[in-house]
Amino acid sequence: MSLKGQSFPENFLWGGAVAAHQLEGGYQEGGKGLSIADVMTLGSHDSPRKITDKVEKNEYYPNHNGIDFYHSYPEDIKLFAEMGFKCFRTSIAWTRIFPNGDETEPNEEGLLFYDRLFDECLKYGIEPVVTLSHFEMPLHLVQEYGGWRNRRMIDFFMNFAEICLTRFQKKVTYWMTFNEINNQTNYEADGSIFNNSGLRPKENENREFLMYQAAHYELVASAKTVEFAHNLNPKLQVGSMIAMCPIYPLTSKPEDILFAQRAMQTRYWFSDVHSNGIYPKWLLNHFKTANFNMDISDDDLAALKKGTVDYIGFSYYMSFVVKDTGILNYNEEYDLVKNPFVEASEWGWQVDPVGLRYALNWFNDRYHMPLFIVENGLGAIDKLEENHQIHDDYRIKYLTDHLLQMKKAVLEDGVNLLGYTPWGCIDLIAASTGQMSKRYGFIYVDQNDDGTGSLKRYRKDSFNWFKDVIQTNGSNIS
Ligand code: P53
Repeated sequence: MSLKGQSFPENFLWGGAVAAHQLEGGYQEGGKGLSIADVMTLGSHDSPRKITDKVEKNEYYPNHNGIDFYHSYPEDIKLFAEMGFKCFRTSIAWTRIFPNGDETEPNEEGLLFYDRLFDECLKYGIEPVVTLSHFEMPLHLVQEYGGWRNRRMIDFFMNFAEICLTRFQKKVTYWMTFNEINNQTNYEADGSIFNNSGLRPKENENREFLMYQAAHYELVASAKTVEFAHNLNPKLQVGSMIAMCPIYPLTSKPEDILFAQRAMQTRYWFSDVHSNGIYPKWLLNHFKTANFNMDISDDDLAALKKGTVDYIGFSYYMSFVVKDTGILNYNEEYDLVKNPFVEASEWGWQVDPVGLRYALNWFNDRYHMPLFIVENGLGAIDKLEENHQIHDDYRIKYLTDHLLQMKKAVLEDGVNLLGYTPWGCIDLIAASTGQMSKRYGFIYVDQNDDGTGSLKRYRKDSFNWFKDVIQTNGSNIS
């Protein structure tokens, strides 16, 4: 089938994605409380970010100012509109609504900020797509209650979710509960906060158990959110948000294949629970063999069944490879090997466009649900040339290669895809390293890793390229 001239389905949601803590800044404005992102220092590819117990005078915290989107959003959204965005994915900073997380009444000023932000989008016909929890939970909930190792977190989260869904139901149709809920599979990762669970393992804690217990509470909270949303307003669509890194076997040796299958099961049981509403049997058996005394109640199981998601939202940046280790238990921190067939980015992320088509088909076969690519992109160093030009042909190539595979999955394989929102459509603070120099955007933001810079915005070459993609509804991709 020739793909030239063929376009994506009508109403396909082209847009871009960001997260509140990575771009808003204004970390103490409008009554906002401290989030876990506010105590993370600047890192780099070789040195991890540090987490401090409180805000220290002599440390630099890149998320405090982000790219100042809290103040600049009208101009930034105007640029998104110029590119032709149909939607814009962002998150609601939990700490703007509940500064500490355990209050009973929300902070009206925080809600008003998102009213204004969403109205600004809607003014241009840009539909906001919203993640409720994106690596930015209130620090107080972590320090006072231990974060998601504590069952009480379900109620705190529900307070937040119910307020947001109720308030914004007329402005936002597509919601996601926990960003990359499965990106805690690397539970041995170096002593830092788990991405989204706000967990800092203690000396003698079993990290694998901790990960499963926290994830269980999050999944219950997620299911209850879905149920609440459906009862509130049947038009609301609540999805999961899964970090999709397909895991391939290194060779065709049957043991490698089996190990890769278990690795996939381990990384994606989260979406099994989200979509099917039940735990896979292999995992329940694993809890038994590992002697994990999981706190899973009958009420929890009933909630999981009732609150299955409406679509699968996922990020796609890279693929992984494993080989048999002799023990059928995937440990992401140690078990990944290099793929000899693909190149890696400057940050070591293995670039694999074909893997995106594979991922779309894999999700489609497994869940039979609409899919939504809510993140994809290349983190790279950009050079600001004279006349404020940025020639980011490497980014255009990365995105074109991925779009082509996406187009094949939709037009040739028949995958039901709702939309595509590339990550960091405007340059922002990198989640893993806190760097500004790891850039993803179509819009360049003049700011250095240390926070110096004019914060001025410039259109990169990819800006016009993406504008064209949207204008032709992808028919120029072949
Ligand atoms: P940064 C790891 C692997 C895949 C996606 O990441 C990941 C991570 C965690 O960093 O996170 C997602 O900024 C996440 C975004 C994040 C983006 O990928 O480290 O949802 O918040 O910014 C890119 O280059």
